[in-house]
Amino acid sequence: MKNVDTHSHLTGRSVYVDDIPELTGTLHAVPVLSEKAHAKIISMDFSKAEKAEGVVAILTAEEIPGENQIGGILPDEPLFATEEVHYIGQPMAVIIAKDHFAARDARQLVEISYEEMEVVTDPRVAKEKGQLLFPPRTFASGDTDKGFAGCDYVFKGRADSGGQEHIYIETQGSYAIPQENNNLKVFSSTQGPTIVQKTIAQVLGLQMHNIEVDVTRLGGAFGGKEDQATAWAVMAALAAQKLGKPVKLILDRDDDIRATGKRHPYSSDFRIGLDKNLKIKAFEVTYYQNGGAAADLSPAIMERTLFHVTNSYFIPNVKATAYSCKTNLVPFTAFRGFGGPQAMFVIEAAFAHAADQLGVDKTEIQQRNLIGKGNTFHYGQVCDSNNASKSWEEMHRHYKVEETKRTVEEFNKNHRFVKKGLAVMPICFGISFTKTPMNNARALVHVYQDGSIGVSTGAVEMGQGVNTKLMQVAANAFSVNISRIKLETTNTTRVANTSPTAASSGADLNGKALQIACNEILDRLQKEAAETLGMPQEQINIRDEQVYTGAKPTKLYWEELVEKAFLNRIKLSEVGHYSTPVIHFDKTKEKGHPFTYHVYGAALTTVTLDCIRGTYETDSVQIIHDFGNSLNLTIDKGQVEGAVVQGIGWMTLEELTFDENGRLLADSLSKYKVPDVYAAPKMIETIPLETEGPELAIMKSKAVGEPPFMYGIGVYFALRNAVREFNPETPLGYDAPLTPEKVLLALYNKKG
Ligand code: LUZ
Ligand code: MOS
Repeated sequence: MKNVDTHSHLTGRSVYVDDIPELTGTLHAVPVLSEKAHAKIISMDFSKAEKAEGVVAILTAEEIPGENQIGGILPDEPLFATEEVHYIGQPMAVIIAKDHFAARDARQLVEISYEEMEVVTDPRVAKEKGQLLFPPRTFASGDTDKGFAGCDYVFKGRADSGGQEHIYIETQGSYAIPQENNNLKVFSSTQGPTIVQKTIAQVLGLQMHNIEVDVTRLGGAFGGKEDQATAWAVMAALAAQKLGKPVKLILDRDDDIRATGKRHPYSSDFRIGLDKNLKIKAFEVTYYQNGGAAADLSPAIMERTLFHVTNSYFIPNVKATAYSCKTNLVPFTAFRGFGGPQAMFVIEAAFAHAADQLGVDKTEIQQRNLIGKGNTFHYGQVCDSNNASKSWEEMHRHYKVEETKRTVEEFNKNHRFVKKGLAVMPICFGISFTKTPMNNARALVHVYQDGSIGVSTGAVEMGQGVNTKLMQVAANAFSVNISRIKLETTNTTRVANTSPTAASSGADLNGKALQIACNEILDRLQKEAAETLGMPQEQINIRDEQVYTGAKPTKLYWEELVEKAFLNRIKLSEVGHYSTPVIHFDKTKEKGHPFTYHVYGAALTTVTLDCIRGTYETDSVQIIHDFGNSLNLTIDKGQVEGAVVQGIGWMTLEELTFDENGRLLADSLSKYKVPDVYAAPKMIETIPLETEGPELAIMKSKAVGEPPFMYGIGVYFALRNAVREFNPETPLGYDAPLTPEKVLLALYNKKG
């Protein structure tokens, strides 16, 4: 089945926040953003701006009726700065005008004077100064001291990975409409309608029931709208409440890039110990997470980093410590993988470093240390499958890894100025929100008297195809044609207290809740059919819109059955509630069973490097991926392909450069390089790993959103290998992204 949105996307009829027809009198908001990364605010003078053509109002912290606080996990983030600013792009006020451009022009007239303070952008410097956003955490298993003592080789190193701008096609935006009795309806481009609802209530001094948040779909999010859609929705809501008019706030791209969080840059130190058989005996790592100026989702992201220390390997002695460092940069936030990729980059760097030092092939080390059934992850969960080695073996079989290695060697022997590089990247990603209480969802199902079905859930469609999958779940549960199902908008008055659509878990959690609701209604319909046909209910089943008794078709069809049930006053609506069983985690011990299951896979990557120009192409990324029993392979393969390209961007192209004053230099699409068609692999192949699929995944179909992002890490190491083919003496460390500039320098720099 195709993605249900395909047609409206292609014809331009899909509705995003900025496409909602505007009500008469709608006003437009533009935020006033800090120009300094760290400063005392001496004065804010709005007198000229207020008089500008079209300006209706300028709202600051003083106009907030509730709390000036939007921090999601920790209360450390004001909606509007009052005494100090902590990063460039921090909101200080919002200008409301008759149209967007009037508001934007008026912004030029705002006069703010600052007294500048010391700016810190480097997480290690922040750590030295004791500037942490919250206390560090350590995850450990076994005894690393003993582990290292028993090693034949021990190596140390450092690995750095950069941030990443989400570049969702639809920028952040919201449209708030006052309703009677001080209520508000807010359209928001958010992954977390409930977070938006709750935060608006808090800032406006209202109750959650006063706020209705509605989401049709997002033009991409990638984590960037899990927490950071909120501020803009709150500003629009505040203005709408103050002025009694509908207010729209859509960020321009340049404001969006400057003022919203990105993937966290990390700097890390590692120590790895191996025995003669290349078995890893011990691994120690310290992560310095660049958190930016406020906590945002950093505590959860740091936690996911600590869960992904060992990627898909089993290491008996592990000690991992993470610091979330407070810097004068925009608060970094969720981005596909959520701290997992940063950890997985470090362990892969450690393996590469050990392989270089020992003069062995890195893939040997990888292969000998894959995690298997019965091994315990360092956080206490027992690995329940051999999918890591199965994917590895299938990759070797399907894609002929050994043969490819020889072809690459042969090529490199015969070419002096063009080199190929090869790398293999296995992945293992834990599925569930690491915060156990978040793993729940609800679905509201109405079967209408004409037999059509309306479905509301907490899942937000953001291009990932969750609506299509949910329609499949409902159609499958009732055994009706998919055209009977309508997926409603995500709305906080229909489905309440939702977790954000994040952690790759949207289809799993909401799909399970939906199944529960559908099955309740189905049971009532079967009872109705049993009575109509005078048969016991056990014999009734509905298949393809027809009632069967046992294997025998009857003359009773879906529409008639629903009509009968309706006339007999049977309840044709239901709310399903799902909370994931099994999972738990004890933070005092940093042990438990946090993940419902893990997703595995392995990718073989080859690149070709032009050693004169430092330019490169990814020839191929060939993947064996653990989809479980995929619900929709077209959508799932699309997720894999998109993730791979986004991973390549993070690892090789996208460079968030900040100057010493905390200013983002690459602050527009002409300066920030996102992967384009040339950066995409010439070939991506994805073959599903043949597995059963776990019961706890929706219809045994595993979560797919984030895990394949990490295949992109393979491209980094393939490229690094190509550089070393040309210049074995290169001083190239592990500092992603490996941009063309860095590659060119690495091709010609020598050690020392
Ligand atoms: N969001 C979140 C996430 O709040 N918790 C998580 O564990 C998570 N994991 C991945 C992506 N978003
Ligand atoms: Mo996310 S990184 O919002 O799943």
